[in-house]
Amino acid sequence: MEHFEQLAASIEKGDSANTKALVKHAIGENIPAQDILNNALIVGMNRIGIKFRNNEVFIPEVLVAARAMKAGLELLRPLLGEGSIDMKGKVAIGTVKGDLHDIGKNIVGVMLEGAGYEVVDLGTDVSKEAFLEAAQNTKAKIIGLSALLTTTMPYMNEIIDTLKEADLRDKIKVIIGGAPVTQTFADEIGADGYAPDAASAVDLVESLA
Ligand code: B1M
Repeated sequence: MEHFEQLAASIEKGDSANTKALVKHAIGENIPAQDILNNALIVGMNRIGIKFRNNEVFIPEVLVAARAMKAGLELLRPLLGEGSIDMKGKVAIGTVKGDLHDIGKNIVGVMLEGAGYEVVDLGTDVSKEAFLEAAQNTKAKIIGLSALLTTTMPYMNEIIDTLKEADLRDKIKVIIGGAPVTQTFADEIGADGYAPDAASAVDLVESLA
């Protein structure tokens, strides 16, 4: 559909104003909000994710695309309504205690939202207690941990131990990422998965959800 293609292209370009105008227009044409989300916004974000993974675009382009997607999503949210949105599942994501880096985590969160997941953003400097509370209270089936510092990376292990102590480890999948994190480290601490970038994080969540 022409509307959908224009909207996907607008997300890809990171044009928030045009995205808002096109979403408003599509709503005015009585196109269901879920279709606008699935067939246009998510398509545009997916395209930018693939380009990012292939080094065809870089962080600034991803961030402006993410901003455009959020602008479009904000207009759709009230129409989708709490509970009526056909979200694929819930993922709680945060940057671990002692670590304030959030750019990568935010991109992962937005890409997951773009792929149809409900994302609970726990923020930065998140303690094991806060991750545990999220596991107990948000109904998230997947917890995502991000760390950018070699000094904060080991804290991921403590979070996994905390989930084990609370008997939640077999009910919740834990995925990890961030520049210093590796698959070897993920295996060492018994995480369910590691993703080197945001697009891979979406693939990983798809495979675990
Ligand atoms: Co900091 N910093 N920083 N910093 N910083 C690094 C990480 C560093 C490598 C710079 C360097 O020295 N070369 C270094 C770490 C060294 C190390 O540990 N080996 C460092 C340091 C030392 C520090 C401070 C200690 C500096 C100081 O104060 N002396 C300090 C620590 C503060 C703290 O956290 N307590 C600090 C502070 C900061 C700023 C506040 C200034 C700022 C953060 C702003 C913010 O995030 N809001 C900052 C920045 C921007 C960086 C660099 C330059 C860029 C990080 C970034 O945003 N990258 C970084 C150097 C670098 O990486 N080139 C550096 C872009 C982002 C898209 O990539 O976060 O890797 P990334 O995310 C990727 C993947 O990793 C993956 O997907 C993302 C998208 O593809 N991913 C996941 C991330 N999380 C994931 C989770 C997943 C899956 C995938 O599943 C859940």
